[in-house]
Amino acid sequence: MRFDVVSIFPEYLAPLELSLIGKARQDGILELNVHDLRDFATDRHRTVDDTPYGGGAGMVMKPEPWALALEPLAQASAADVPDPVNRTEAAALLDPEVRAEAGDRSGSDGQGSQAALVKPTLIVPSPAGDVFTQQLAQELSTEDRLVFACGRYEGIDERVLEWAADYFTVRPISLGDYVLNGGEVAVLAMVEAIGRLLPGVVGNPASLIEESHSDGLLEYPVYTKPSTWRERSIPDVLLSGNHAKIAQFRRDEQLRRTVARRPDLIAALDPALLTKTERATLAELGYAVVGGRLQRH
Ligand code: 6GU
Repeated sequence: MRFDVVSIFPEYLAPLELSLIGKARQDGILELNVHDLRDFATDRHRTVDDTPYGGGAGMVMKPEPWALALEPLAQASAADVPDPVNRTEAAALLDPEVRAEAGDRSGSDGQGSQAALVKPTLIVPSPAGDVFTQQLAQELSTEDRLVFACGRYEGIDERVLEWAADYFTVRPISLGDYVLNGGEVAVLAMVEAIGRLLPGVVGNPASLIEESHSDGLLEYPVYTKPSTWRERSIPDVLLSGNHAKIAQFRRDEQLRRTVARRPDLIAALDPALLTKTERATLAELGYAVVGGRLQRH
């Protein structure tokens, strides 16, 4: 999978050289290129911002440097296509007029030569975007290429996002309901969450299955040696060697924790996907199925 990040602070992305993501890059599982937006500025001061039309606080990112930075990243997806016939088709796709004539075949059946015509996704980190979730990370991890456009100041001139839609599937995405100074920290989080889902990035794939949010619940608590530490012992069942009981204990803990900390996740569960035992635990915790949904009673 290939990631491209455009930012005025390329150094901000340095942590992606470390740990599992850094290793995945060395192993060739993941390619990540960081591009300095200022390299695409059109004046000798390398200006990337200007005052907002209509007045107001702060500065807005100028459109032209963004277009110049993003254009080659849309083109690259055509050049990446190995088959020369498809390469021609893909290059044609990048020309909006050619695409209009062809009736915009992108996003069609995804088979054979059509696969070459998929636009790369352009992720625009923004507190005004769709919320980033484990499910979204999973969806994005199946793409060949992701481009991230890191805004700073009050944001990017809106026309850039309209223009970019001819070349990319544009997705404003938010980490949650709080405000960061720019998209870079959000990109660190998203690249890590997406990158670790790629085959071979996390050593033991089983650890991807039993973690928070992978099944809509929070993770169960974990313990290691010593079995008693500062007068605190671990739950007895974990020393029992009874694997069925241990699995039951862990599932109950997941449900207890999720009820206590994230009742919104309980409300979002599909009761039909729960076992009888799980529904019994939830009943003890005060939840019952009402009209196909779990509700407090
Ligand atoms: Cl993705 N960007 C910025 N600037 N602030 C945020 C965010 C993203 N998600 C939450 N706050």
